[in-house]
Amino acid sequence: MLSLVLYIDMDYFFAACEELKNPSIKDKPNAVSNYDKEDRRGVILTANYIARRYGVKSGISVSKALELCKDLIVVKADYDLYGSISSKIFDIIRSYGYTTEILSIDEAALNINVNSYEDAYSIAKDIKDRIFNETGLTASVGIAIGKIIAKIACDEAKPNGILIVKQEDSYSFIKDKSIEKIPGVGRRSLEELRKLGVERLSEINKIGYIKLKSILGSYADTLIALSKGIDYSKAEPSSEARSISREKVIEPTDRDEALEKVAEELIDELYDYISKSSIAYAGVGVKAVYQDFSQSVKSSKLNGLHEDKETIVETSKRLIRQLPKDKPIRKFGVRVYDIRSMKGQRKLF
Ligand code: TTP
Ligand code: MG
Ligand code: MG
Repeated sequence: MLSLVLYIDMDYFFAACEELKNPSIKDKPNAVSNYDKEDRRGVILTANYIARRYGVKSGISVSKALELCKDLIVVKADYDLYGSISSKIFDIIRSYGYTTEILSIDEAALNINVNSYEDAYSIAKDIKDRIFNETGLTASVGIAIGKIIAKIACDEAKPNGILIVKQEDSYSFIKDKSIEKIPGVGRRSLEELRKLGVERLSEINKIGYIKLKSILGSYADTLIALSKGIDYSKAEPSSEARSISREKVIEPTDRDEALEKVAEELIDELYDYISKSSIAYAGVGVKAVYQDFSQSVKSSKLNGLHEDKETIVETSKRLIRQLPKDKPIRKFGVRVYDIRSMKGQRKLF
């Protein structure tokens, strides 16, 4: 039995959705921006593969993109459309019944147990075909022993491909990868590693452990293992445990203080509700959604049940500091979990 991770990511997702809406742009270079084409604040969110040949890609300004490709069609983002197509895709993916982790608006990881790599391939092909038949969109799939290698394989399979990295090939596949290609290494860590002469994954072993830890935090251990071809990461479904949360879309920021202010606002609302409903909690969590729709969640299991507001405030402040902030956060949330109704219970204090 092989325990593998199947990683699936849609091809040029926003732009592909726009091509469904307006097929006449399909054979032309096109891109999606957060603002209208004429708006100077516009940034390219993604581009179809024809536009990518000109160098048009996520993150560059619309004016730069038009310099690279003067016939570029720029469409303003239609998030409702992407959200509804994304839900349809995740429904298809979940219908297979594997443990599934949704990682962003267009990607998911599945833990699959199979007898052979041929079987893994068949599952990937089947999911891809169903998504295509039901939405008209193509996806790429990577399959490997762990989530990180599977994601990299998925990137390399693009567009519309399937790449399987067998267990015995994990090391040779991963060791010379540019650190830029490793998911989870933020912009700042990347810069620091480069300054120390690290370009490829296996080169991180040149740096002392303490130094590496100071740059990457707990991710250092994961990367050291990865550089040896070991990847234990699996799909982790978001816990179904009972919780109450409040979240809101914010002015994009990477500053702790700004997030703390938002947290206080959300906690006011949240606490108002739980105190009125006599709810106690045993855990506090925060969630950040970044501009590329990827998410990061930090949570802290408390010592026993709590009913006060201060614990939520203090714990979320601590968790905010732990959130990766290598890209701006556009949505922020606070939750309490492992909750219990205290209604009808004798108050001890
Ligand atoms: P990605 O999966 O990173 O990119 P993609 O689907 O456009 O292209 P690829 O074929 O290489 O997977 O991101 C999914 C969507 O998220 C993308 O279509 C647009 C959006 N996005 C942003 O809004 N900002 C960003 O910086 C990035 C990278 C993506
Ligand atoms: Mg994608
Ligand atoms: Mg993606």
